Parts: sequence; structure tokens; C-alpha cells
Amino acid sequence: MVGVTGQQRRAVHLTHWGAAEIESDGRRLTSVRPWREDPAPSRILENLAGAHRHPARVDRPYIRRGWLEHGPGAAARGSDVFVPVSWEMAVDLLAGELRRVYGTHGPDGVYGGSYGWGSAGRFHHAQSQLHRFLNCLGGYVRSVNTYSHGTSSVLLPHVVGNEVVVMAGATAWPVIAEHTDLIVAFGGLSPKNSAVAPGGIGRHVMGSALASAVARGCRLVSVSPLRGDTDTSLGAEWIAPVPGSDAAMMLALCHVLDCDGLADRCFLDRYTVGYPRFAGYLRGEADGVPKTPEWAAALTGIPAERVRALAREMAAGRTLVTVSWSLQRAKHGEQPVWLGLVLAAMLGQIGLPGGGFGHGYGSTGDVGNPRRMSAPRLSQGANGIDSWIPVARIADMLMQPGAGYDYNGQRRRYPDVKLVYWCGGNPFHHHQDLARLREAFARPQTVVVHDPFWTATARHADIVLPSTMTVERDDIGAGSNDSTLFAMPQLTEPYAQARDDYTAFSALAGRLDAAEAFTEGRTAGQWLRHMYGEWSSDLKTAGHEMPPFEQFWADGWLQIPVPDPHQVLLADFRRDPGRFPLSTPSGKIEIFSAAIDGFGYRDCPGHPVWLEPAEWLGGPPGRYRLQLVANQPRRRLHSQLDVGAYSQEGKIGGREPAAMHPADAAARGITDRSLVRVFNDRGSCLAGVTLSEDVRPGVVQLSTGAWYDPDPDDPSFCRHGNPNVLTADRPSSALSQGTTGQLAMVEVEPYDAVPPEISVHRPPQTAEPAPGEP
Ligand code: PGD
Repeated sequence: MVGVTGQQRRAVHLTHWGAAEIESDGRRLTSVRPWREDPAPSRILENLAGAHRHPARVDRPYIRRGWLEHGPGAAARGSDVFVPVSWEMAVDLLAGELRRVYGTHGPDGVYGGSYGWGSAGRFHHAQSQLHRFLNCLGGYVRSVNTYSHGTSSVLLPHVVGNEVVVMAGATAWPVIAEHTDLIVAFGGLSPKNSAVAPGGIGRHVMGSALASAVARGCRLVSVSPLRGDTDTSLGAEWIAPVPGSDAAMMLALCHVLDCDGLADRCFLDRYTVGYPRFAGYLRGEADGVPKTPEWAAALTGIPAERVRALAREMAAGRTLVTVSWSLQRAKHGEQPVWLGLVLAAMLGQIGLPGGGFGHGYGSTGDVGNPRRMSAPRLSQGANGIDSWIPVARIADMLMQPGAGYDYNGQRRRYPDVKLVYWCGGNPFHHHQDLARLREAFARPQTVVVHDPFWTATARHADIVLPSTMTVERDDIGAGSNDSTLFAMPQLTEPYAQARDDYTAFSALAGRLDAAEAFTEGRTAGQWLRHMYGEWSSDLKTAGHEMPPFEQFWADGWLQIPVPDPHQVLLADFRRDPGRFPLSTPSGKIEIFSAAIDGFGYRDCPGHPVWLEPAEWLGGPPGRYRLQLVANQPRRRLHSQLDVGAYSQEGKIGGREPAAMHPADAAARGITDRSLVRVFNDRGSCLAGVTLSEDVRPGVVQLSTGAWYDPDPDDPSFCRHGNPNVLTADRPSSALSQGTTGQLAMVEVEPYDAVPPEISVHRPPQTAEPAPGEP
């Protein structure tokens, strides 16, 4: 599929948001069109060409002036000038610093948790490269769980087994299209989120699967404060509860099933433990409060009659209960996930085609793909230490070394980290309460960042190394649960002095006597062939013949075998729970978990319950009367390629768009497409308002991913519209310590002053090259 004429190049390439047919003149991308085999490509592809040569790329290595002149230390980090240096000098200084920190503090002094999606590509995967490199030096403090589903991935092993069982094992779309009568989707089935998948996505199929289900007569009920969380063309019923109150609505649905004798007692007896205790809670035996639809209505704002009728509709046919990842990115985020599972268990359809429970449909494009066989991978080696933090506790770790905290039944302590190494992630995008994160980033002695772009994280580093983008290097790519493996041939020369992370780490490893361990004597091209060779021989052992590498490279892609294209979640367990027990303590679905109960956490007891969020619309009246929903953006992936054309086209006056209901806007004197200030006690940001009746009254929606552009005098004020200046750095619970970035209380007011200039799409201030440097 690769055609090279002089400098002209043409190939199919993979991104997290889809495959594309790309042409280049060897330097610039001259055409980016969707892969012809993709039935529903994403417009996020339109960001690629413009971002690729944008001045916001990091053009060469830089060292922060204060660090260069005075050595390790944080003074002026985040506001200092950057000094351009040669690769030679950057590698020398960084190798020296790594030698110092490892020598003085050991691997416990180095944080390499470095969360982030990086780019598609199995070899140049930034996290894998960093972890492999640091493992060669003795190891590093790592992070566990994710910002995507960090709360549910701690809960689910207790109550249904490993989260992979639920997500990669989800009932496949074709089965849903054929069998499901009713989908009740808490958090919706978001078309924008299913456009992306970690590692890439070949064919976008959710939309067509849902359209065929609907054409057959399947009904959709979308429970979300935003109508657009389910494709409006599918005719879904929209139920818009107060954000954060889904658990109350679910309890009311359970209450109706219980009261009306609609709960499937045979299923509950055979496949679950703990129902009687939960039913006692539903009926109000313990706290005197029956969880009736009327009780829930006061919390959710949803009429009791609609909830009562919905419970009966759910019991009347084949029903799939789905819960999006966004619902667990909130205080007490375990509860709606656990309750979705319990609701499906009460309906007795778990393990049946098209019925039961799902978590993550519409949260990413690969949930609903049947599980494929493995893909080629790069070994990360072995970490010499076992020190880690739950990923969303990064600021706590940096600010309170040695402090104790609870996590999943353990009492743990934060390590004392001296050097932070980030490669392939953007914490000043993904973390909450950015002003606090900035304080936290002022604690370590040294911060190192590799990134293709001058992200806010790069601007808070001491040493910045410029990485290539995927189109500037050879790789092979497949999404984590996507069945197309793509060749990803290099399409252009690297931008300025950018190098791929492998080359940078190889040079560092060379200075640190770790070259052989890190590279094993292979070039990047040899690694691709090696990884492919190992993988194809494993598949051959399993009875699947893959083409030789050179043929795969010439063809451009191949299909990874999928053992069961019509997989149904937990079908084996349903058939024979004795032979196929779950990996929970009881081997069954745990409606009551003795393990969780034994931890004694007030914010996550032994069975799912209603717990009031820390801040929400239903709370006592206060200064901030609007609920912020800080969800995933439609026009880019997270913060990636925010400088691209499609992302920029959505801005209003250069600021991120914020959607609100016309009534809320009118009450505040706000007009359509005007600039506003969104604020609370933690921070504030500018945004450009769009008015929409598709937003529940009382809610303002501002997506994540506008690059954080702090006012120089007030880092809690973002001039561009990053909602994470507003969100709380507060864990979901002591069980999981997950992020709660989805929801926060805010107020919005017109912004009538002359808007400040946005500076974050330009490089930061730089100095003359260091003496003796070109
Ligand atoms: P990205 O913007 O994808 O965000 O957080 P994440 O940190 O993953 O950052 C990836 C970075 O990697 C980019 O800066 C990109 O330029 C860089 N990169 C790409 N390719 C390469 C490469 O080859 N080498 C190197 N060195 N760098 C590379 C996402 C996180 O945000 C996630 S997953 C979720 S689900 C969370 N969602 C929310 C939310 O819903 N609400 C709020 N408020 N906050 C959230 N934050 C979380």
C-alpha cells in the first residue's frame, strides 16, 4: 500500500481516532482522507495536517534557564525562560541528573507513572518506551489504574471479576443489533467518545449497530444531562436526571422490580450473593427510607411514574443496562456501576444474548468489539521495585511525601519522589484542580518531559525533549481491542530536530551503561520485525498463519483473528457457574461484598447505596448554582492536536465552547456565542457560550482539552477554557482513589472586558542558545 515517488509518499496510517489514507511531499501532509474501509470515520482526522507543522511543536531540546544555571530545583518552574540546547548537551545533562538521582535516592526517587495515551503504534508507544528505559536503570515509582475508569477497575474485580472480563468481554455489537429490545444507557452511548479508542480503531461500528437495532425495533433510553450523549437521529428517549444522581434512579428501578415481584429470584439465587441484604436496604429496613421512585424523584428530578413504568418495561423484554465510564469519574463513582450490575442481575438476563450489563459502550470505540487474539507488543522488562500510587493521586504524592492514605483495603504511604519523568501524557490536561497541580509540580527537584508539542506539562518541565509524531516514524499499530493491525510507515521527515522516544532513550541508555539492555542491539526497524515475528509465531502455535512481515508491510494491514465474533458477556458463567466461576471471592456476582464491607469505608460500604455527592445541584444552596459537566471533547482526543483545524473551528472567540440552557443564560444576562467567565473557589476560566435546549437546565457543559493557558499572575485562571481549573482534586472513595473530574459546581457570568490574548498555541519564551551551542 506504500507508494514512494521521490519524496512523495502515500500510505494508510493509524491514529487513536481512526485510520487514514495519507499523502505527503516528504515534509508536509498534503492529503489526509479517511481509510476507505471505515464506515463512519471521525472528523478528528482533520486536525492532523495543520498540527503536524504547527509552531507549537517543540523544535529542539530545551532546558529551563533556572535549572541550567543553578542545577536541580523548582524556582520559577512553569514561568521561566527555556534555553535551546543541542541533543548532545541535553542527553549529557539528563544522563548526569538520572545518575545523581538514582545514585542518591534509588528508583524510589523517580516517578515514571507518566499516565497518558501517547499515540497509536505498538513500538513507539511512549509509556512502554519510558517504562522499559527506567526499568533498565533499576525501576521507578509507577501508577496503577487510569483516569478513564480508575474507580470501576478497582470495584469490578470485587463484584464481577477482572474489569477486562466486562470491557474486552462485552457482548458484541452484532448480538445487540440482533437481540436487544431495550437499551437503558446511563451516561448515554456517546458518538463522540466511540470515535476514539486507545491504540487506534480500524472500523467505527457502533453507529451502524445501533441503527440496525433500532430498525429492528429496539428502543433506546438515554439517561444523561446532555441529549447529545446518544445519537439524536436514533430517536432515543432522553431522561435527564440531576448529574450525579443516577444511583438514586437505579435504586428506585431496583425497588420497583423488588416490590412488583419482577426480580428474577432464580437468577439471583444461582448466580449472585448478598441480594437479601441489599433488598433490605431497598425496602428501608436498615435506615427507614424505602428507595421508592418518589424518594428518588426528590433527588433526580425525574417523575416517579416514569421510573416506575421504565422498571416494568425493562422486565418485559430483553434489556441491556449500560453504564458509561463518565459516571464513575465522580464522587462515589462506584455506586452507579455496581447498581447497573445489580439492576441487570435482578432482571436475570446476564449471560443471555443482548441482555444483561455493559460498562463502557460509547465510552470508547472498542467496547462492543469482540475480543481479538493478541497483537505485537514491546516488552517493558521488569521493575526492580514495587512502589506505586493510584494514578489520580499524583498531586497528593508530590505535596505530601510520606503521608498515609487508604486504597482498596490497604493503608499505604506516598513515596518521596525527587524526579518526575513524563513521556506520552499531559497531566496539565488530565488532572483536576490545576492550580493545585502547579503547586505540586513545584516540589520535585527535576521534571523531564518528552512531547511533540509545547503542552502545559512541557512548560512546567526543566528538560524538554522534542518527540516525533507517528507520521514521522515507522511503526505497527492496533487498538487495544481492535482487530485490524496496521503498518504505519513513516510519511515525512521529523519536524526540525524532533527524535522518536526510542532514539532519545537509546542515547540516554548509552550514557548510563544500559544501551545493550535497552536496545538489545536492534534498530527501530529491527524491533518492528522482531515484535511481528514473535507475535506471528505465537499465533501460528495457536493455529493461525500470519503473512511474513514484508508482505504485511506491503499490504498495509491485516486482520487479527477473532475467536468468537458473536461473544456474549458471561455466557459461560451462566451456562455453568460451577465450571466457569467468576474471579470474585464467592465465584458469583457480589451484590454484597464481604471484602469491601470488611474495609469499613464510609464512602463505599459493602453493597451499593445512595451517597450524596460532595458538591452537586441537589446540595444546600450556595454561591455556585450550576453543575459543570467536564466531559470528553468532540473535536479532538483529550488535549491532542488542539491546534488542529477541526478543534480550532469549534472555538468561540478563540475560547473553548461551553453549552448551557437558554433559561440559565437568560437569568444571567448571557447571550449566544458571547464570552463568559466560569468560576468557583478553585479557579476560573474563559469560555464561549452556545445555548442549547439539549442541555438539562442547571447544567453547563465544558469539554476537557483546551490547552491550559494560565494568567501569569493567577495560575487558577485559564484564559483558554480548560475546565480542570474548576474540578476538585478529590478522590471518588477510599476504595479506589479515582478521579472525580467529571462534575463540579460552578457559576457563570458574562465577560465584558477585553479578552486577554491566548499564548499557549505559541512556544514559550526562549533565550539565546547556551554558550558554545549551535
Ligand atoms: P492526552 O491529551 O491524550 O491526555 O489524559 P492524557 O494525558 O492521556 O495526552 C497525551 C500526550 O502525549 C499529548 O501531549 C501528546 O502530544 C503526547 N504524545 C503523543 N504521541 C507521543 C509520542 O510518541 N511521544 C511522546 N513523548 N508524547 C506523545 C487523558 C485523560 O484525561 C483521560 S484518558 C481521561 S478519560 C480523563 N477524562 C477527564 C474528564 O472526563 N474530565 C476531566 N475534568 N478530566 C479528565 N481527565 C482525564
